[in-house]
Amino acid sequence: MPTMTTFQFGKHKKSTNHGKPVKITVLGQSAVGKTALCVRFMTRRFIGEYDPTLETTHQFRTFVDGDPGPVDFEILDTAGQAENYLTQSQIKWADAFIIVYSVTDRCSFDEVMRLKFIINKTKDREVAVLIVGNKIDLTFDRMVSKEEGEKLAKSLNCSFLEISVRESYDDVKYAFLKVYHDMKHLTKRTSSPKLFVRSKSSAQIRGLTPEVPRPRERSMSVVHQVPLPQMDQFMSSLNE
Ligand SMILES: Nc1nc2c(ncn2[C@@H]2O[C@H](COP(=O)(O)OP(=O)(O)O)[C@@H](O)[C@H]2O)c(=O)[nH]1
Ligand SMILES: [Mg+2]
Repeated sequence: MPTMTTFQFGKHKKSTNHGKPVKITVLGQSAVGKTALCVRFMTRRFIGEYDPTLETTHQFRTFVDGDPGPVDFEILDTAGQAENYLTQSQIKWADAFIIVYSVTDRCSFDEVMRLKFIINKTKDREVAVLIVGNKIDLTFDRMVSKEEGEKLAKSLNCSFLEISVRESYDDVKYAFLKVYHDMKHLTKRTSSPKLFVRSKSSAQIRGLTPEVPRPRERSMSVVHQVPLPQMDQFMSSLNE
């Protein structure tokens, strides 16, 4: 039975997205660092071990320079064993996606393509997807090169980053802001097709966040935890 904890975003200011949080689903094989990524973004801390079976939704408010007020995020940290964790609703729910793999695990890299395929099949519109190669601090265990990651992301029409959640809070922060920025760019482009909107460079995006996060207006909460759904149910629902 899912549990629900009620929660309010910070009360100091209205968010720029006016009560409509940016919804990001974080996908990827088990143990690639999805929970570490989410927790690092919200708390700045790297905490070594998490329950790998818990699926969690977090609400988080932070500042993005260039936006007049704080931005509300809702982040769904998916969980589960290999193939058994995706539901259509998890994908339909989101505005944007982060697909994580570990550069030390080729199997998790191979999973990225399948996940992107499921996103394409489920969403009826183009959505922002960021592919993240995590654990680059484990230099000697690397199995997937940066070039392979870049090539895959390009072929799937996704943005790409390599990071170490363990080593760098800035990389993690940048990953979330990158996907937020990509999403905004895509929304503008699709809602006004005749308008030419220039994409910002990585350096410009990095410059977006001098004050992230402001502790007094930062807030976080676990919203719900749900049991793991079955992949076969999901796959059959896709074919209906
Ligand atoms: N060395 C290293 N370990 C990491 C990194 N990110 C996560 N981990 C570890 O990888 C394991 C799985 O992380 P977790 O966030 O639970 O993975 P999830 O199953 O995808 O949510 C944990 O032991 C983390 O401490 C990283 O950047 N570097
Ligand atoms: Mg996890």
